Amino acid sequence: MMPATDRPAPERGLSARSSNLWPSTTHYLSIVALSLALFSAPAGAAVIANYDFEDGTTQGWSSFNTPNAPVNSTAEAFSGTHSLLTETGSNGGGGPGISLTNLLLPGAAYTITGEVRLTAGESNTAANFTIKRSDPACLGNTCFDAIGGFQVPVNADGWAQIGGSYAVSSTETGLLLFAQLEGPSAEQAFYLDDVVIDETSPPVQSAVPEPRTISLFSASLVLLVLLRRRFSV
Ligand SMILES: [Ca+2]
Repeated sequence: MMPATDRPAPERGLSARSSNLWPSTTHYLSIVALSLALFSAPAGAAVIANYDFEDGTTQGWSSFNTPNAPVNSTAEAFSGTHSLLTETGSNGGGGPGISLTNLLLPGAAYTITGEVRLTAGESNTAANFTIKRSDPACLGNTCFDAIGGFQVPVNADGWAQIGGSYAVSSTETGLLLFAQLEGPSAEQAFYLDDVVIDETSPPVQSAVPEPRTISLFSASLVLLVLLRRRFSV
């Protein structure tokens, strides 16, 4: 049996006041600040859409000024085994399009990129991503916003990435993204694959704190007061 004198001292409960164990006000404020930071920090950049066409469908893409709707294809693919194939109009215009109205947020910023390749035998040309924007701030309530380079060289021998960064107007009421060739004056066909939309910046916040932030701050202050009372008794 262990001698009584060698027994470890019983652990002291919270009622044992040791100034070294007392969390200071600075500690409380640090906890409050950390809590607020954790709950109110905006989410980082995140992929919000990725169209790879691997499910065999057009994944919501349809015709933008082309006589025929785009189709899923396995003839070429940037990723996997599928891509989207579109024939332009007889004047070389038009391409695959998709509405982003309910996906992109006014005042937020994104990167929108995609991979383009011409069908075999087509002459080298250029391509881009453009957004048709409905917006009362635009002349005639419609603007056409090029995403990244307007004339990105494309050919039938490999894939070229089109697109770039895009800051959404805070007054827009509709967004339609489409890919198009820039140069041909006759019908031409091209593949599109791996369209990725990444949110890089959330909508601009007003200077007025959100109700949730105010509630968290208030709750933290109440907690601080209660703890101070608890340790002051
Ligand atoms: Ca693919």
